[in-house]
Amino acid sequence: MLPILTVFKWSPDGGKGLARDMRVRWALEEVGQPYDVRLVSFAQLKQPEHRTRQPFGQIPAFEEDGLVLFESGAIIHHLAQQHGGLLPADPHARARAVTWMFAAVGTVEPPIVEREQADFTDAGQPWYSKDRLAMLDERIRVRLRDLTRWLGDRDWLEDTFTAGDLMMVLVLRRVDEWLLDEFPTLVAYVRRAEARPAYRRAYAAQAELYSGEPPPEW
Ligand code: GTB
Repeated sequence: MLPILTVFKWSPDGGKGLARDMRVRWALEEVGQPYDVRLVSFAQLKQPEHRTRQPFGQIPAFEEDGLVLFESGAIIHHLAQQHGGLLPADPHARARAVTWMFAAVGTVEPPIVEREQADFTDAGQPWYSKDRLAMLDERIRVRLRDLTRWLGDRDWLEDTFTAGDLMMVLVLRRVDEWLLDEFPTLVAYVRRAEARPAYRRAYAAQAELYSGEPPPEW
């Protein structure tokens, strides 16, 4: 039986690959593992049945051979341990790659999520102000400057493409349309990753599903 990835039945990003199932799809494509998808509506996300797979009522969830996983990073780490292609064999290089996976979600992503939340949920509130948004933007820029410095003129975060790059690139794509332009090194890094055949297959798979109007039961 193929592994099953649970994803949104429809995504508000209209198929731009910003939802976190894209990370897992890309990893599955990188390692050459075919998969099935289970589609859930927003209402189904919050039902007890889905919470047995994802306790927080979110996507993605992943099932294979009776194992149920959630958290995109954990799913990708699991895949990378099972298959070649996402983590180097050398133990030190492997540990460095895992470190970058954590850096993506633990250090670079949080200020980006906070900024997104400010627009989604805070608009109209007394604390939603130009100054606060500028402060949140600057917190992101600090991380992007540091990442630019680290990357320098290398192609990937370490010697080869790893799961750390996969995670980092999809975090960076979340600021692609409004902030990344200020960081040409990071733009080039993201474009390099987007040119990978596995990325393109994953992107096409999610885009096909999410384009168009939301289904009535969404
Ligand atoms: N830490 C978890 C992981 O990495 O797996 C986070 C999972 C998560 O946030 N999932 C989101 C979700 O299910 C979807 S990806 N949210 C529903 C909820 O929490 O109730 C976040 C997302 C969704 C849509 C867009 N978009 O349309 O642009 C971007 C990002």
